[in-house]
Amino acid sequence: MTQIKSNTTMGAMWGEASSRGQPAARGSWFSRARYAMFIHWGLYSHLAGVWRGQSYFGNGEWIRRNAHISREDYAAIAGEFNPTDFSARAWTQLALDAGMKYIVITAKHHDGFAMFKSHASAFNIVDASPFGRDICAELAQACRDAGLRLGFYYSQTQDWHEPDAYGTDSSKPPTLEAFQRYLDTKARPQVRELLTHYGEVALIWFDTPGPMSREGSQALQDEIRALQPNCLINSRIGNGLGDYVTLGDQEVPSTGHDGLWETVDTHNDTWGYIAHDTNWKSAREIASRLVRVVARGGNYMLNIGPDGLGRVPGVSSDTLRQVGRWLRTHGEAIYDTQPTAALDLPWGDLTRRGDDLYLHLLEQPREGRVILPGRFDHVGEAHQLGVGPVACRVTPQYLELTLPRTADPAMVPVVKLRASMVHSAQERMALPGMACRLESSRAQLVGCRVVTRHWMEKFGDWKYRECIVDMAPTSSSATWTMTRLGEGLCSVDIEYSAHPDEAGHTIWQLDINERTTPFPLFPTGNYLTREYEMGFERLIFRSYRIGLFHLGAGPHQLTLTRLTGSHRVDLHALTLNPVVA
Ligand code: FHN
Repeated sequence: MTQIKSNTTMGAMWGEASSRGQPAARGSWFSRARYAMFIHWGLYSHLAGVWRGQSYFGNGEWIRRNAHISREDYAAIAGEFNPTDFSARAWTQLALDAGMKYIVITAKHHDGFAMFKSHASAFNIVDASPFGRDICAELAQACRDAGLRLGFYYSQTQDWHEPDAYGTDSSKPPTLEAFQRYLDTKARPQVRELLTHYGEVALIWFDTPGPMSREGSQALQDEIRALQPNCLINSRIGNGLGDYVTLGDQEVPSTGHDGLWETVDTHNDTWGYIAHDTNWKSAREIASRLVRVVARGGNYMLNIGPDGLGRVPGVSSDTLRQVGRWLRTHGEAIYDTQPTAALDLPWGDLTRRGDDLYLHLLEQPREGRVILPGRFDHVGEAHQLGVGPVACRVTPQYLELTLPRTADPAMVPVVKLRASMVHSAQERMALPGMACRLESSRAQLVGCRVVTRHWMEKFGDWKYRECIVDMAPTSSSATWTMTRLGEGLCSVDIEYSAHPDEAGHTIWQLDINERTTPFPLFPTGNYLTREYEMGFERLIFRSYRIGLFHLGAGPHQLTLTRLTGSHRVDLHALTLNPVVA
């Protein structure tokens, strides 16, 4: 499988550079499970994104840092934290209804507050809050009863409560001795507590390893292996250790990754509860993101952020249950499935289990028809899960499937097909009535490369685009080939981002077969942000219509070249959209 390209700075922050090609036996449950619940819950949930009348956006669990709350003021919140509506059973029931197979909860986030009884620090829910109950113990019991696995999130490097750890002011790092003292007196003892007081722990989920030394990460890993050899460790332990890779936050990759890996995702734009964040993903978007991750061989862990009383926001639980209902009829296409060879499919994605292929229709097919490119030597029965038989027509180049009409189409329709593919076509085949997206990662490149650009939209709210970069005038090119199964008029649109460091525009050229079309690209207005003491470039992408083209049936070749200018232009995709005259 193609390796995911990761930006080195983020690799250091998230420690995702590590990758194991050989998953150990302890990881076998993990790759079968595929779908999990992440829970961010702590003192920050009580603040709900507001401090002294001011609203904060993005990661709610960072409010102490973003609102510059003093150590004392923040510690005092523990005295008000009384989540009387917390019910571990209600959460495990939600996970079961949602079709999730394991749960990971923030045992201690960067704020340093432990959601369990700890002898290593009195800044914990049992000793410092009026609630006085051990959340981790109650959740561990409820998970055992429900047959769910439980893992603990533990922030090993950042602890804003401890002067010896990495704190709220990144310009004042602790000395090596101080940090070692924190590791020896709080982090390692607390990880030990988590592994000795709560039964079998499925995984320890570390975060932001940043400046952690190799010895520090290794000592944590050794400790975990000695106490619970079957406990998995994510790559954010740092320094290339751990059992599986956690990609960048909210990163749904366009290509797969070797070994075990996961995507962690927010439901809105925060992990910890923010009352005014209503930017929820719909059930269909979540199901699509789950499919895209699983089809590339990863696990998808979706976050919930309960409020300060322990209640899961209604939209969040309703949406999760909707996806859960879809999984009840479509789960066989998700759990315990494997990725297939990476095909370029304009309508969706494929998963596989034994001889069965599952076609996930992320785009509703026009006229109910779907094309699966490739040569097949045996095609058995096909049916749409939860609906009925699907008609199949086999040609030497592709399989054409015609879906049954249904009054109540599934959120993401799935066709199950028993078929053995002799030769999988890498070529894109498109029906003229459907939009056809030519991704940057699918182009043949000369003198340029593909990278994943990422930026924060709100604080900690990461967006990703794979882009073709470094295109030099006239010497570089990007070429896509595709076959259209019918003729028709379409617009060709380019999605791109252009740095504003040069006024005016650059000239580009699109060649479709023999026809040449020059076109201009204007700056999109990217800018540097210094919000929250962090400098990031916020990228802005726009779609520009190159023109309308009449494309006949048969093979087509589209080539992009740059004619002028040298400043940065990131090309994300070309899209062919059918035009009804
Ligand atoms: O800083 C944290 C953030 O608050 C959140 O916990 C996410 C979840 O992956 N991890 C860190 C940033 O990557």
